[in-house]
Amino acid sequence: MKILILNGPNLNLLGFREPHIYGGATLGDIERLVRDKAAQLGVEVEFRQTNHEGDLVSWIQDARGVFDRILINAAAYTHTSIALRDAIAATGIPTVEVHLSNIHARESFRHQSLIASVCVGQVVGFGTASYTLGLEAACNVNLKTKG
Ligand code: CA2
Repeated sequence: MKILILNGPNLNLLGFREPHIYGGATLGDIERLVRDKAAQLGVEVEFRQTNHEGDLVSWIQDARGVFDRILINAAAYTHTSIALRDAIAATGIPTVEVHLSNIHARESFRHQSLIASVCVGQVVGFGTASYTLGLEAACNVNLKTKG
């Protein structure tokens, strides 16, 4: 099984700024954690980050026929991007949404996720463990997402 792991804007700053909100781990640390978990689960992962919405849309479109699952932390685009929502719906690949922080316990503008309804589920608030828990969930899910 091949799983595409996508990270949105500013996540490249993790560990260097605002550790009181997001913890001290860098994105490189998260990638290592995820690779260790993937090895345990016997799955292949590709790990990417971009600050550009269009990159995420193109990567999701291009994942069709290549990847079996997508795990995504869309960062701020979670709350703003209909384009991302439409790309996830169109690709039909079961997609798991993850966030380091509990977006529902933060500012009201973070409570809404525009991608949640086209994802099979959401893992939020567990710090770096959101990624490893999300990876396990992605491996176990056999559901198709709704459009
Ligand atoms: O909790 C999460 O994982 C978020 O996706 C993180 C996003 C935020 O916009 C979402 O509402 C929740 C922010 C990622 C940027 O992280 C920074 C790290 C260091 C310094 C500044 C931002």
